[in-house]
Amino acid sequence: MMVSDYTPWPDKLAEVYRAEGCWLGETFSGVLAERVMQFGDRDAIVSNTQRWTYAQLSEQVTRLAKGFTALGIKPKDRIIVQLPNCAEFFAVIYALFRLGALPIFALPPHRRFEIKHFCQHAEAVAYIIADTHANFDYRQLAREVLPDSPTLQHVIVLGDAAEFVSLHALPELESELPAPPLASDVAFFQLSGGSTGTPKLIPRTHDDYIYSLRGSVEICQLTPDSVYLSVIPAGHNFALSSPGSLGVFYAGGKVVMCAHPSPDVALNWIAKEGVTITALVPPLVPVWLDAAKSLKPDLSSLKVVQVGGARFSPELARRLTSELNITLQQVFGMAEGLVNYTRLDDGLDVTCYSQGRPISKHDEIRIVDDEDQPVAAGEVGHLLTRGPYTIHGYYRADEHNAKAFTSDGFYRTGDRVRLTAAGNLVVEGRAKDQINRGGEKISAEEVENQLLEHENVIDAAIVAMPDAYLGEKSCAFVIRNNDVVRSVDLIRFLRERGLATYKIPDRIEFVSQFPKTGVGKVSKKHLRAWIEAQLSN
Ligand code: OOB
Repeated sequence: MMVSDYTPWPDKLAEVYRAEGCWLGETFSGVLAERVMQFGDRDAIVSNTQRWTYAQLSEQVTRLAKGFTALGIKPKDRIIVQLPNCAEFFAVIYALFRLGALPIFALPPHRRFEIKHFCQHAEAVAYIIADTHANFDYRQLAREVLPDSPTLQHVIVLGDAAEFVSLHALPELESELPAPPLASDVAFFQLSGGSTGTPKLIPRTHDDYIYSLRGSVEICQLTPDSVYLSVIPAGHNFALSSPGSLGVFYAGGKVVMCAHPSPDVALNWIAKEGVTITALVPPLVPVWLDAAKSLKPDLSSLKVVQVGGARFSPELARRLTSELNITLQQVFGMAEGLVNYTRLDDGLDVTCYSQGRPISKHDEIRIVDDEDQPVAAGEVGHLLTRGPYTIHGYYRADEHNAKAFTSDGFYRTGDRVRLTAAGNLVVEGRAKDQINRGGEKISAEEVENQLLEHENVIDAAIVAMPDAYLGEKSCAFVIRNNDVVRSVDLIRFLRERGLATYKIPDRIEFVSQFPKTGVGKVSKKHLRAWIEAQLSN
């Protein structure tokens, strides 16, 4: 990777993080090899179709690492991985980790627009998919992406490969595997929720990510007896590392891969595999509570339920705690790094009413006003952060990096928070131009730009509107140049442009002009207030 592609930690900070024992020089494949020695015949992964011990996982990883190499995949190559929650997800990513090839964790709902962008922006050489999932044919998506993705050489398919390469029939390797990567190397890319025109890629190193895993394992008290149910998409930072599947592997525990988040499927796994911990986004909670009431599954093994990714109401937090008789852990994290947890021995006043505190004493937190000056204790302000697992720059995004980070390397999270007297963060809102649709992040600008491509759209502004189930949905205000074009036309247009479904506006309002701020910018505050008033009528 070119030096300018990636902003490493400044030497001074890197020295501190090494000297303080945050970065221990571990790599993902190194850690897996150790776990195979310690726990070889214990279960690592269970899915609908597979049950692999650590030794079997490691065999799969070696087989794939050889096959990928024989195909021509090399260290530092970028590879888009878009798989549903399945055991093979981990065989694939650990194989890429071993090679030092860099997965980009696309989410299952991403479509032509997003995948094409990742391919082009990162010059990806391979795209790894399942044949079909949730009634969608990813091979067809690959066919649509290929003509505009000149660097893409391999489409590798789990299941029926059609004209592509089958994950189960990779070529035989005649030569040796390349040398493994260094711990200080970038290991993969997370995706930013984003507030800009194009989704940004987040480079994470072995050193920094494994440090966040170690901290998470300790805070979540994982042991080799922990059983984690992976319900939300496995490549999302929450499910991957907070403590997520990779944290559970770090601890030598077992991961159960749930292919669908619906509670009838998920709740069955809990008794069947003795699940001890799982992670949910807020909209899943009421659905689980209702299902638990009617299906009466045996949940006696379940000790901890984590909730994060979006605002979680204190009322629901209390209900969850008492109705499932579990310990609630709120998780406020971001793919860029910083993760906050309420601790397992915190009282209900903390677990239900705050979003916890950082993993590490080396996480630096600043809460500031619009001029980057610290706010008074307990006041709401913008959250800035720097630390041993928070990036200093997005991949190939110099211009955006200049705005997203302070000159001394703090990441501007875009979240508005306050710090309680006991030292916990409470998320009060957001300054970034983003909609948080039940944990799925939508950049307003990205979708506005798409709408502007329509010949009858003069201008567009997208804001969040309240929703009882998802917390927020998206509402697009559109100025059009004739009144023939309708909402359905614009929605069809966005779909045909290949935008992920969750980004398609939930509602479109046509207006003749936008309310303006004092400096003449579109006042999204007024648009939000207007739609909120409409909804409460
Ligand atoms: C997680 O990561 P991302 O990258 O999808 O989204 C990060 C953003 C945060 O900046 C914040 O705006 C929002 O999602 N958020 C929350 C929250 N957790 C995340 N807002 C309110 N309350 C919470 N508990 O969403 C993520 C990554 C790792 C662990 C957990 C969540």
